[in-house]
Amino acid sequence: MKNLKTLISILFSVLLTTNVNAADKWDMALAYGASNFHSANAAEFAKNVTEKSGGKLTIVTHPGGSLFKGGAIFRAVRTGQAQIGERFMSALGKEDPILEIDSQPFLATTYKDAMNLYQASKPAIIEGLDKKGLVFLYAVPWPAQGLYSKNEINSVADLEGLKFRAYNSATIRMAELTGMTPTKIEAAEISQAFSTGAVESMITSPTTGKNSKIWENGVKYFYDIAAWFPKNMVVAHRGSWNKLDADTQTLIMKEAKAAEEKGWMLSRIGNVEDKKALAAAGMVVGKVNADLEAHFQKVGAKMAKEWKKKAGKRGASVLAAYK
Ligand code: PCA
Repeated sequence: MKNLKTLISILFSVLLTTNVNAADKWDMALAYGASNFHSANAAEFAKNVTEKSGGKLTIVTHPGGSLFKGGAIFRAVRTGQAQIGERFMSALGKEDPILEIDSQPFLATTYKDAMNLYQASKPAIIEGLDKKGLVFLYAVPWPAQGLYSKNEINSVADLEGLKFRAYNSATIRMAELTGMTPTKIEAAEISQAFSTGAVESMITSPTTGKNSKIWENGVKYFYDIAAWFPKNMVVAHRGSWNKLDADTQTLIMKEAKAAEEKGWMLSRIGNVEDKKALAAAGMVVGKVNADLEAHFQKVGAKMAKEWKKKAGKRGASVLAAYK
């Protein structure tokens, strides 16, 4: 009788532990280097979730494209090859034009406006991702985008024919409309593209210029046009998400919110400090002249029209919510 009781209690505890979802492990794919603020922030998010989940979920980060390269991360998470990952949102305009709203020139040129635009577009973003089997977790902007060039740019004519590194459809279009020749290149390949002479200009953040030590590849000028604040977003595979218990899901959402707040703060800091770093490395950091500014504004207005057409009713309602 005693043995039977022991046996029953052992069986019972085995049943209990197998019932409490065996510990999960998520791989988090990150495109940018470990020291980039987006990656560092994601690592902190992963650590917090892991520590607070009581052993139920471990999130392991893979920075620098070591698990999947930037261009492959969205698909990898969608198909569950990675359970979670971070991707540059506006490179996904072909998936959903709403995802590239934050790269429309001059639509949001301050952090305050960027936040308002984010809030206005968030419901549509979440809905679009949900339809693709993805759970949206958080989004963080890069510092304001500026123009880098090997040579000084003083007029619209100086842009003509420049070999330009693009990172999404919006920068490709911007290059076309300003007479430059665009090639799409992921951030990880920037140094190589400049050093081999494949490109000689680009628009990106002071952070990415600093991270790729762009001054070492003959890039001398940074023009702070601050025309948009594009975001990275972190998404999870819905199938993996559904396997978690409610407490773990709540924990992830809570930590995602904290990571988002911290990320926006880090971005604001980088927006100031990383420009200083470019100058300290010997680059000429300044503004474009009034003629060029007006030219970019004109190009931006044309692009806004094109985007509205592409984004249809959903785009229109996001813009209405923003304004
Ligand atoms: N850096 C990334 C995206 C925007 C940014 O500031 C890049 O250049 O690819």
